[in-house]
Amino acid sequence: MKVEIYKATDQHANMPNYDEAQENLSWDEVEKAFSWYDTGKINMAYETIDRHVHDGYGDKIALHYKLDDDIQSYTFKEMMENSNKAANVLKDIGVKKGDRVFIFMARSPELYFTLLGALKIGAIVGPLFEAFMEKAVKDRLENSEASTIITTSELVGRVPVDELPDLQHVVVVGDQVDEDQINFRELYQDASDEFDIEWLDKEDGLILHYTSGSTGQPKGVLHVQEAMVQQYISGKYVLDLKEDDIYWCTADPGWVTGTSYGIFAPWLNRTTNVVVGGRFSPESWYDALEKLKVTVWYSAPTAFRMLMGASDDIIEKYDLSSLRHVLSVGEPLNPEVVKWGMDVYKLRIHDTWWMTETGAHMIVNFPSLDIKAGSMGKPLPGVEATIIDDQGNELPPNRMGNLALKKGWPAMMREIWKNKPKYDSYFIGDWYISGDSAYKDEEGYFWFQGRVDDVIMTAGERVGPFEIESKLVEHEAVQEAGVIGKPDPIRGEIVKAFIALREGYEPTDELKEEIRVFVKNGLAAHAAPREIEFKDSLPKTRSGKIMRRVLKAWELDLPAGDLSSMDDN
Ligand code: 6R9
Repeated sequence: MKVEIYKATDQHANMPNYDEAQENLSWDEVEKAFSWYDTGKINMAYETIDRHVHDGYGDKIALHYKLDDDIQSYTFKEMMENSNKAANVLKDIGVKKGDRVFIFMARSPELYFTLLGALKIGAIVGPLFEAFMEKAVKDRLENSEASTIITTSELVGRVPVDELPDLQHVVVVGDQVDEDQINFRELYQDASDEFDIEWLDKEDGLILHYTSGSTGQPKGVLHVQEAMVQQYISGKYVLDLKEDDIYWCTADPGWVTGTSYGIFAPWLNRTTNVVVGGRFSPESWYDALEKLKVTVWYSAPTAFRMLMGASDDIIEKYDLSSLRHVLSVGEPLNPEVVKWGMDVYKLRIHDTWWMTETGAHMIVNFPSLDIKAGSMGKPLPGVEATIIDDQGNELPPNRMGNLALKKGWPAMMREIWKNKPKYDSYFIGDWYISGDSAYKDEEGYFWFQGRVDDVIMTAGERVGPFEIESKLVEHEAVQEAGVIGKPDPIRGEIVKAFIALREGYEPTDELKEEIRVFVKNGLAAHAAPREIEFKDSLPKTRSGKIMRRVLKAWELDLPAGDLSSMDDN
């Protein structure tokens, strides 16, 4: 397959240099940026907010929150005071260090105040997507034995209080609050805006993100305070956050991207952070980029594909000239999307690869590197990545295998909540096994192939679904595609594609044949889907990943496993 290369240009000359960082970066040195270097103690909320006030940046804008035409802005000093108030409310009702405190609300300034306030007490925060229904909420609170949930009048009905014996405090943000619930706003009004932060060790708990596997219950991935070391440095190097940047990460805090890079990385770097409420539409997103003059923008392939599907007239209505750096995460970034980004934004979209479990960036298109469209880039300086076989042997370049990471990066999860065997199963010797298959080329660039269990074996050929999906979305009629291996008595598996069409295209047999031939001629005969099925939309997680296991379950008439992370909108 021909690889498009987008070279680093003069524009990137003053961005962080990969080779220098590779040579100079040591985690011990980065740690010196934080207070435990002097005091031996730490607290994420202090390092993200309060310290900037003490350093003389209290008047700098920390947060722009935009909902439709309304923009609310808060300085670092106001963030400090508001989170102090929230911390006082929580402490007064009895929340303690180490408690699991869940936050279940739509993006709003109060979400950020309460999250930071809980951290100031030393609680472990568990963010939930607002779209979760009762069972998803229950599973997570039950598993983690949460003491507290902070939610809204609209959502509190989905918290099955009677079935959660450990849950002591139901804190409701809103105007209609029942007697047996804690009325946040009422207590908040009178709360002091000063608070004595709970000083913690770097191994103390920070955040608990639940992620869904292909089977069984969602698992609680625990991160600790030390994660800040890597979140800070990747914010500085990979997001290239600088003094005057206005940064927007589009992810919800229910997804790890929305905390590591929607809260921690930008504020550790003292950056002005943008949060946009409400629903996605190309107009509302471009409006946010224009109005807030966003300079650094971090989003996901599914969003870029939707923007790509919108008509070109829309983008022409907006002034996006403030943008200088664009990044992507969550799913493979199709070369077609990178090409489109060059056309419409005149910028390279920098793909980044990492996982809930890794807590921060692991493989990235570092700003100063040439981009090979379709590649995830190279390991973050300080991180060692490789490809190994199932026995743990390292494989030479261009061989597909398990993407593995050498233990010991600061943002690594420390625990799967109450499930040691599960945690241990991630490792072979010193290698953390990601569950993704990939290969590395001669120049050290990594190429994603699929989740290990998604790789297709057809007539003895091993094909990664991503390559085929990327080809499919190059076809003008295709909005999105998900590809699976369907069992076949002769070929082992055949390639089957589920396709959502762009507006204006009819799902005909002729179109199926045209698409098949398009892949055959553009990629390889064995990669051309033998079966194509058109769907109105594809099943996706809330973070935008196409759920191939659901496609497979549809196909085979099997149970689809835990679906709490599925976006049902
Ligand atoms: C941050 C995040 C992790 C899984 C990961 C992989 C997929 C993430 C990717 C990517 C290809 C990228 N993934 N980034 N695949 N290219 N740049 O997404 O965490 O929700 O835990 O998902 O997402 O399969 O293993 P999480």
